[in-house]
Amino acid sequence: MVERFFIPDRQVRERAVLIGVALPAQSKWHVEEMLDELALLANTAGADVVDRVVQERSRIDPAFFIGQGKAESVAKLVKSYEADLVIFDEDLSPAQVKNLERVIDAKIIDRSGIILDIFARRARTREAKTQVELAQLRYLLPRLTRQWTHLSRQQGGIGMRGPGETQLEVDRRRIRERIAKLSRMLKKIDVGRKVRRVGRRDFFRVAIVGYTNSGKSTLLNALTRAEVFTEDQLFATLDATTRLARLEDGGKVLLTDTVGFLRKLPHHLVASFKGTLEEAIEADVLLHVVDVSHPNFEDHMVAVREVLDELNILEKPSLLVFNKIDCLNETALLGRLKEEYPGSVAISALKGDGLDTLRITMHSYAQRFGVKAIQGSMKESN
Ligand SMILES: Nc1nc2c(ncn2[C@@H]2O[C@H](COP(=O)(O)OP(=O)(O)OP(=O)(O)O)[C@@H](O)[C@H]2O)c(=O)[nH]1
Ligand SMILES: [Mg+2]
Repeated sequence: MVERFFIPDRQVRERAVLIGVALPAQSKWHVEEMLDELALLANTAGADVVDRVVQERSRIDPAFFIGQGKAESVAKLVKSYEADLVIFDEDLSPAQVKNLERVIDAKIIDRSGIILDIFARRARTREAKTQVELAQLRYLLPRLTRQWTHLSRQQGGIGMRGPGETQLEVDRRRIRERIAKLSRMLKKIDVGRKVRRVGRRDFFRVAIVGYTNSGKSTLLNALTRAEVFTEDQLFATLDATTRLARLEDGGKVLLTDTVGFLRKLPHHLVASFKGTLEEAIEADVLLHVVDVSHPNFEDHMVAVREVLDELNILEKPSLLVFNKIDCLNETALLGRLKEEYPGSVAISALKGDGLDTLRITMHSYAQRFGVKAIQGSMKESN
């Protein structure tokens, strides 16, 4: 139904203006850095960033988020660039979207909206598609009024002023029905997953978690014969893939690649992806992969821990894996990390450096956290 409702599927890339707000407690640098990430997200979603605005405020304006005056100046900016989109780095309330759209002649999208759009583009399997659509509809429901007007305008062409209230009520009801249907479908898929998981119970299970683009899928491919899609982009893989990995002494573990995390990941998405993340929830050990070549990798680690906390698995045994060490041109950082995070392992999943040490460490984890008989051969996916 609503496959991708924000950015119309066109050949032409859309033009976007990014907006960030620096509150007194936040440094402008931090907000700029968040906007860098938002620009990556915008790019992935199919938009070119034409400008970015950072506003320093003492508090968020409840009506316009950035205040009416600023909204009016953004409206001028949008006009001068002929921009199609204004993307806010925070989540907006439905009322704020409505007010902003009254002043600014462009689509107003918030961080959750853009992330949901990317997920919709990336979803490949029926499960991922169902999960994303469910998250989108739950997000859309309270925001229906204006977004829907946009949708009608896109679909219906010139002169469409959007549906009347009656139509809106019908649409809302249809969306609620669809949400109920999707939830039922996901429950069914979950049952299938559970059955498959029972077969895995005797295996020592390790789930690879981490920030998006940290190299999780590359690591899975390096340790197993999986051929999971990897790319230098955000949310390249959404599906959980499980493969058998061989350790020292003939030991084997089941290794699962999971969906990447991000700062301020929409709550609806985490909730919808619970089924896929079940692999992480039920794992014996988590491999937390960190891209140490990223200037903000420590913020990323905090963001990952926040999502793990949301999933109630923060206390699970976990092994920190510092990846992409081939990109570091000084060893001081690695020395500091070794000291600060004893027991961590430094690797290059791409070049294969440190993988033997990682296998040995995983083996010792398997011994520490209850070895299960790992025999026979087995190959599974999803
Ligand atoms: N230089 C270098 N690049 C790496 C390394 N590991 C992964 N990469 C690259 O980093 C990019 C992201 O890798 P993926 O394995 O797709 O990352 P991911 O964590 O699965 O990302 P998502 O699925 O998007 O969340 C790809 O371009 C990889 O080739 C590494 O050790 N060194
Ligand atoms: Mg991946």
